[in-house]
Amino acid sequence: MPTPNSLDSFWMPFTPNRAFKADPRMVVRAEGVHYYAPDGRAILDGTAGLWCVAAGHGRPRIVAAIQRAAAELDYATNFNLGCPAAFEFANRLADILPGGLDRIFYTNSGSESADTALKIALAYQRARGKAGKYRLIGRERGYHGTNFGGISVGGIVRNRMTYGPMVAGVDHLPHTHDITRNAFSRGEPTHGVEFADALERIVALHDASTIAAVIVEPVAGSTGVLIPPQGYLKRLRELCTKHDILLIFDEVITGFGRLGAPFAAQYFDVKPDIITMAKAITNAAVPMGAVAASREIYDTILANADTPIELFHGYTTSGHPLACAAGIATLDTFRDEGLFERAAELAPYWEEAMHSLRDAPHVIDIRNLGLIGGVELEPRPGAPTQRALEAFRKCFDKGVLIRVTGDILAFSPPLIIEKNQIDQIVDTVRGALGEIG
Ligand code: PXG
Repeated sequence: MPTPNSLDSFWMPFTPNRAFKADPRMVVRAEGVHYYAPDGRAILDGTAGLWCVAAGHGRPRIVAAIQRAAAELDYATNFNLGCPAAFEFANRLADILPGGLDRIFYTNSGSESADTALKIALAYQRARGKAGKYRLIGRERGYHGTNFGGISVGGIVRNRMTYGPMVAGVDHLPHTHDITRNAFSRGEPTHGVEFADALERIVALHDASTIAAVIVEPVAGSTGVLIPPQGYLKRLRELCTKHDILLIFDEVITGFGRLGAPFAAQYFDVKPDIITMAKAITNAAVPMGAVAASREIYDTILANADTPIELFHGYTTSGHPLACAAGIATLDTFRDEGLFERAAELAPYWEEAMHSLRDAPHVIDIRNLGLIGGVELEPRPGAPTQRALEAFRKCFDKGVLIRVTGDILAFSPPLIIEKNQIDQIVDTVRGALGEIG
């Protein structure tokens, strides 16, 4: 029998289990922009959890809402029964989504949101008599979670190569990373709108009559912060409209103020047909995700159903009362503290801070948008990812939590971060990079 505090039984996600368990890093408490280690040491959270604790940790209003909800209605199914919080929260989400994207399907994670969005796209095409439109188009380096739909349209090789043929009928757009032309761009890079035109070639290959939807992250996060080139998302929208293909924005990272607007769709002024979300939807205090579909999609699926249930999809905990209560309190917090506006106001300071690392050792590119930053390091010859991992460990020891993916350092602080804390992140990273070879 393992002892209760043995590290053996927990198979940790996306973690080198052997290395971690040999040298664990633990946190036991969090408040505001800080985690606290067992010895009481404060660690500045430069990543807002995993891009999800947008309002900062341990917000009393969210905690209280969850406590109240748990005591009042711990669980109710939303299959053929309803709980008021689920309807209220959907209305509140509709208020901040782009106009007309106001039909909300609840999930429990970003991965489930991605798969739900793909299934809604297929159901819509079938409902309008175009069942032949079944292909799903993702993008190289895309991340849409870890379920089979998401990894099929996703483009990160290690997340895909082990898992067999996955979903059939998928193709991929090229990624938009072009360091030779765009290195050290501030905000949206100048070059690369033409990467969107690859959709024309995919249409020429498969014919639009076989394509249901295109799914992209407006800003690619997990793969290491790829900012869309100027005009790219608008061009993608135009091409999808031209060829009668649905456009899905995976806003799991970009939703809820990360770019200084409620969603990237508003930031870029590009309206997709479906938006996926998760993470900051509840400030990550309770697991939850959601998919917003256009009214046209919802109405078409409902109007053409040949059985009373219109969409055969859902989860036991879709619209869980605790998650809905946390979500409502989270939206109240965002609104009352003006956090989306705050992110927009801080963005220029953030950009300067990120780009001040340009002359730090090993740095070959810096990217930023809203309160997102990416610093790409030159891989150590023969040992890719090692340099970034060492930087991560050094930063943690110096009291700052960052993310690494490949040889890229990724930053996404809580939207409540102060300027001196941004300085602390940058100074710590500079110090760490100076100490590694
Ligand atoms: N879509 C996108 C765009 C994401 O970024 C998911 C879907 C999946 O969400 P769930 O809730 O199923 O994990 C994500 C998740 C990182 C990192 O360090 C990013 C994610 C997850 C873990 C780490 O960049 N994004």
